Amino acid sequence: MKDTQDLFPTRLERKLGMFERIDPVVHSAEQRNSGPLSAEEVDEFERKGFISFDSFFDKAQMDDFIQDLRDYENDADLKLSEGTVLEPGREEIRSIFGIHEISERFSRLTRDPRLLAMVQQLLGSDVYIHQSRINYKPGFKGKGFEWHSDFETWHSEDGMPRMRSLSCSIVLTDNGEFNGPLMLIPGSHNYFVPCVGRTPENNYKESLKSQYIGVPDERSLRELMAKGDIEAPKGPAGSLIIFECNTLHGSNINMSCWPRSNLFFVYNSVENTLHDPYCGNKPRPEFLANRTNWEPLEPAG
Ligand code: 6CS
Ligand code: FE
Repeated sequence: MKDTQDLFPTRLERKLGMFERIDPVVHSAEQRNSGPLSAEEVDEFERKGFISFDSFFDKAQMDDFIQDLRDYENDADLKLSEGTVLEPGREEIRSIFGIHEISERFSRLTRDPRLLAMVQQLLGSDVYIHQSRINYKPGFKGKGFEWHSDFETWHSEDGMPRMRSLSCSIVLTDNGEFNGPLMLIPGSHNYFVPCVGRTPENNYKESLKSQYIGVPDERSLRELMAKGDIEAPKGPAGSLIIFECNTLHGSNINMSCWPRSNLFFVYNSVENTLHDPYCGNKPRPEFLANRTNWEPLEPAG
């Protein structure tokens, strides 16, 4: 019988203080040193809650993906689909969810042998895709993302029981200082910050455009920023940021003319499959939370 006890109460009617993490960051002693990540890289991920690699993929390898993004922008049906989120009050695409199910090219990339081996090394098990998305963040029009923990949402709204998941953000267009790079708070993954505010039904219809529910309080943010500062990994197309499911992150609006389009693959351990949403609402759509295909991913040939 699955243990469905809620160890991470959040979306409450009153403020509950943050508390220390109860799950390991790196999930297996045996696999910790058996994978492409060096001991120093594993230690850095464990300490900071993320690790980044400049030019993990060749810039040229990203060209086909960029062309896909351009094609999607001109695909009226795709823009109308529920998995496509537009910028608030605009016609520009903000995100496309479930991209690995739309495109074989993106699906293969989720099974890149080096990427998959690193993820398995950190999560200490076979893995499957919980969620995939492209965040377009177009020049001039791309809005930001409030500070948040993905796990806080995935636990509350998708029923993800424990912190045994991570995101691989693949940089499709150069992430520079001025086009709204991903910002992370080093060490924040070691604390769970319960959030105040009941989750409305169909919250995702709002939260994916602009998040109000599941945003940590400023006092907790201030404390964690004072401890760990803020880092914004930058790099050319093809760069990679791997961040733990509970690492606080966000990003600013894009005031530059250059898009900041990143791909996000969320890997979950096959030992951490979804329960009923802990917030008590009905489950979110499949394009946000995979509840039907938990088969372990095999490396692409
Ligand atoms: O609700 C979600 O699953 C999405 N929300 C945010 C702000 N980050 C993770 C994910 O894309
Ligand atoms: Fe997020």
